[in-house]
Amino acid sequence: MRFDLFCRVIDNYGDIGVCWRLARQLAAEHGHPVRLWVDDLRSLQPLLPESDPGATAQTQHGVEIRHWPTATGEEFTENWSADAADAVGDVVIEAFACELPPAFVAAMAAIATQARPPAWINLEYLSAESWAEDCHGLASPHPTLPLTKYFFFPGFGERSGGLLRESELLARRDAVQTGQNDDIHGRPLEISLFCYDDAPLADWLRALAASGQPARIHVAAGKPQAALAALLGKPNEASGRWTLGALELIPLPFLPQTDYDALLWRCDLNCIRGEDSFVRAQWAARPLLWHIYAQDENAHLDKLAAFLDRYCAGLDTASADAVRALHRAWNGKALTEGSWRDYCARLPELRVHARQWADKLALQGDLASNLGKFLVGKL
Ligand code: TRH
Repeated sequence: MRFDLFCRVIDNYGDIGVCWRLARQLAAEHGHPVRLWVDDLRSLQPLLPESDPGATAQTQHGVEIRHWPTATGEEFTENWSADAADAVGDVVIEAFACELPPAFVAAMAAIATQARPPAWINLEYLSAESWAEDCHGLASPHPTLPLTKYFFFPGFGERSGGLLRESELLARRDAVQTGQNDDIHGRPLEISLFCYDDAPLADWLRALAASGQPARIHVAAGKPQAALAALLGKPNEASGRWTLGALELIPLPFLPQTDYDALLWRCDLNCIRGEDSFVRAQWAARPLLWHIYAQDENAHLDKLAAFLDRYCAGLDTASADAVRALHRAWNGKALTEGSWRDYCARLPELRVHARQWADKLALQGDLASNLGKFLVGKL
């Protein structure tokens, strides 16, 4: 199966983060030829430093990466039609409803009339809400062309498309975590911080300081670092360390994606955001604090609640309450010392729970394999 995967970067790194992981896994583990079309290659470069943001075509880790000049523009049509003869893949993935270039859709339709149509997949955003499972796999016939688009929803249950997980991921995690000191008492807490700039960081730092618990906070480059630097009146540079009582704040450079995964494996608590780091924190099997991407009409709060319902099932009441309260605070605009104290008091239980949660998720098929199964009979 040849894959064409289209990624339009809306903002931040989640769109490209997910697409790159999927493309790489389809090529490396499933042996499929993959072309990844990206409209903004500058967003890939921090995650994959060896990539060239200026190249119109390059191959990285077995994936052919193409620049998608504009979503619909002529430049794309010209570049693309130069090798259009056998261009359209057997599977065409439109990530996050990014809207394929009309010229490409026309070519898909032309192929459909001569032979069988390519399988057209819309890879959706991750949600734990039950409607997402209800919609997973639904077909949407094109109103005028002989093409059908299928909705593929990542998710947490057997009725969803699952989560991205490379075959070696958990073994690599375990190799790093084996021998780590699970006892969080009597040593600084290791915390990774990746959030949007409206997280209640001032309240959080105050709560951390008040708790007296020493902590080393690994601060991601970009918004988290800028927000903290502004708060502390420091120059926003990824150099040096900032100290605040028993807190050590360590600004990080933007890490390659694989190094970021490893950072999460080493921490006692991962503050993560968006979609992809959120999933990786679950595979890290450590307590997490999710800063969810804000949506219109607070739709993200339903999404957050749906996840917490699943995640907290099986937790004792006090731990579940602490998780919910801290998530409400982190995704609201204020955080109390009490919500942080209650959460920290539960960290040993939450550490055990995080491992159980990851083990449970690992029982279901990973997204790339599930996609392969889904495509059977559609080609
Ligand atoms: O960057 P994000 O906020 O992306 C968001 C979400 O995907 C959101 O759902 C979407 O609607 C919006 O973009 C447009 O957060 P996310 O999803 O966690 O993606 C971050 C990626 O960056 C992830 O692949 C991990 C990677 N990363 C690194 O590789 N190195 C780093 O140092 C850091 C901090 C992140």
